[in-house]
Amino acid sequence: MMRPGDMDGALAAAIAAGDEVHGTTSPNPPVGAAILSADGELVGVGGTQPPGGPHAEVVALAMAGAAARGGTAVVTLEPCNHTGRTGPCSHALADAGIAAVHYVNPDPNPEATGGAQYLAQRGVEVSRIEARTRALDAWLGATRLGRPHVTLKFAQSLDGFTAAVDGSSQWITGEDARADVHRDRLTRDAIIIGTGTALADDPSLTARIGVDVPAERQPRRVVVGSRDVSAAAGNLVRLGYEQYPTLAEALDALWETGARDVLIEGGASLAASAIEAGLVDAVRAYIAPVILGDGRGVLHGWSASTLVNAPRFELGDVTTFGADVLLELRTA
Ligand code: AOF
Ligand code: ZN
Repeated sequence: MMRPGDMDGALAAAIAAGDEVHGTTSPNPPVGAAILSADGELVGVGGTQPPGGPHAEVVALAMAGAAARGGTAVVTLEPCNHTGRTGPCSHALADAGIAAVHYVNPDPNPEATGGAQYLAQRGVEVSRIEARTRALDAWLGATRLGRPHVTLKFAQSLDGFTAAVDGSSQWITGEDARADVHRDRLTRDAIIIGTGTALADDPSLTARIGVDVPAERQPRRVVVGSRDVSAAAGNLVRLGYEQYPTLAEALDALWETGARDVLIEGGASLAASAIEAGLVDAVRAYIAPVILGDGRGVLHGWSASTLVNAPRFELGDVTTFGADVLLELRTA
């Protein structure tokens, strides 16, 4: 017998499984799935495997084995109904004898959608459920836009500066916020900077977890601009980077090669051109409790001429890291 809390547990497990694979699945979405047996036991959990590998439902079904018969599947995305690199999950669920499927987001990919309808035709009880599935945000946005979903990240003083008048910027935010930046990089397909930042900072743009341990999987490092950075950017040369003359060209090339979720990390000129071109879908603003009075702004080279023309964002999550605050925003 299913108990009232079983569905909540399965949904939480499915969302966690999607979070777990976030950053490893592009161009596919990081989906999570969980299977409850007929008597409400959590018998299978899985996340989408890297492209070409099994989808989340298939991983969860394999774990559940015979216990899936008569059971319930909870999935963060509508099960696919097509044969792409792998077979249709809708068929796999029905063939395994699953009696009910609850999914959070419909699949916006016209080639893959239709799983809900197929399952209903096979006599499976199908319903949509409400839940926050953060790991799918960028993929859903990118699929709708037909280009990579772009997040602009910056760290600023309370009064909106990223560096003091003398250029000093290390470290505006504290250690916990910086650790979060590294954790966040792991979920991205590419990190983009301008040539100015490449030349001035020679950043490594790696995702380090804990005490400077290089993560096994690293996002692609991308430099935008036409200046030659190879002489000054030793870290990037050592680790490998791609360069494109403009942001639009970078996004085209990234989309074509499978990137769906990209992060712009500066500098101010690139941030300005991204805003000006309407290419910023989300903002990740770390705000430190420090006042600089003057210095370098977050953007350089563009300004809203008047308040009514200023791009506005919708507030999402607000998180504190030590003394700093992270605002996550998206285009309204
Ligand atoms: C699911 N479960 O875990 C994922 C789905 O080329 P393929 O065969 O890997 O299919 C990719 C498409 O399948 C992708 O664009 C998206 O619409 C869907 N992804 N569907 O049922 C999953 N990752
Ligand atoms: Zn599938």
